[in-house]
Amino acid sequence: MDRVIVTCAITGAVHTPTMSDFLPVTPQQIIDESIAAAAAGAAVIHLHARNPETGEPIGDPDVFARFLPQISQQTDAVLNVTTGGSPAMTVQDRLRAAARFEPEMCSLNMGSINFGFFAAARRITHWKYEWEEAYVKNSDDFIFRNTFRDIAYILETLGASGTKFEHECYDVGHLYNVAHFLDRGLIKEPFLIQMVFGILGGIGADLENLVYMKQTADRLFGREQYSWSVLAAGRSQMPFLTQAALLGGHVRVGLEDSLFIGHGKLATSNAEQVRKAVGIVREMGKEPASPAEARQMLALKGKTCTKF
Ligand code: KMH
Ligand code: ZN
Repeated sequence: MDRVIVTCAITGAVHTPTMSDFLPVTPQQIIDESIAAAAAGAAVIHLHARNPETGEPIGDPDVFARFLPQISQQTDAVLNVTTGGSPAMTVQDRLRAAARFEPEMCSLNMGSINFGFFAAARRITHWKYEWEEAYVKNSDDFIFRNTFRDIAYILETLGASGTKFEHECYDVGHLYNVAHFLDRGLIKEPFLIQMVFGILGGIGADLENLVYMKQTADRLFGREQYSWSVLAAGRSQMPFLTQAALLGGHVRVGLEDSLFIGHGKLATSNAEQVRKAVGIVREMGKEPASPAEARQMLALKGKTCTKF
């Protein structure tokens, strides 16, 4: 039986509270959403933190400390801490939580790109919080910085504690950046590529691109040396992960990447998206991987080796 690792990215840093009442913001909401997503079949939970009062994305490890241990105590899911943070953070800020908690996994963005989510402001006339409007609109001038030096710094800092990476690749060139760090010995096999589609500034969510990314990864890394997963932003989320699962990939869902469950219909929880993804996986005769299976496939160090 084929096992598919379902990752759920609970809240992220792109969406803002005005866009959906269901976006988790407080530590308790992040805990509840994570536990429900894990119970629905997510083996990996990808986490960002937000200011509990305003919902603004933040990197403060003290806020992560208010949900990481609680989630870890109540589920067996693998906890994956972001190092992408938000447009408002420096690379050092982005790394603080992962460096303190030494999780089994953290994200690692494999190149610098334009990262525009300003289109989301089009239909909004009234914002819940003051920070939101400028935050969203200014993304037309945002460069998501991930230089070779930044990537090396993150690999060295977190690699030393045995943390493995969700290597987020937003375009074909990012796969070559992974190959570069493999050559330098900073990335070690086995590793996980998270292919990201449909971000304005990254590769589009078209099937031809998915096939090309997969073929390029196979050629660069060899089929057996790596695992791969797919996420697509916004409305492409579910159709695209269906295509990825058909091709043998793992999948990522969550309100970080899309607020919707169907055309124009807001998802009422992360778990709702996980249930839908699990249904798609099962329709193909595959099964969602358990956390233990995900740990084995991704060669993770184990829950007891984290600092939370
Ligand atoms: N929201 C994803 C497209 C990170 O956390 O490092 C990007 C992401 C970045 O997941
Ligand atoms: Zn993220």
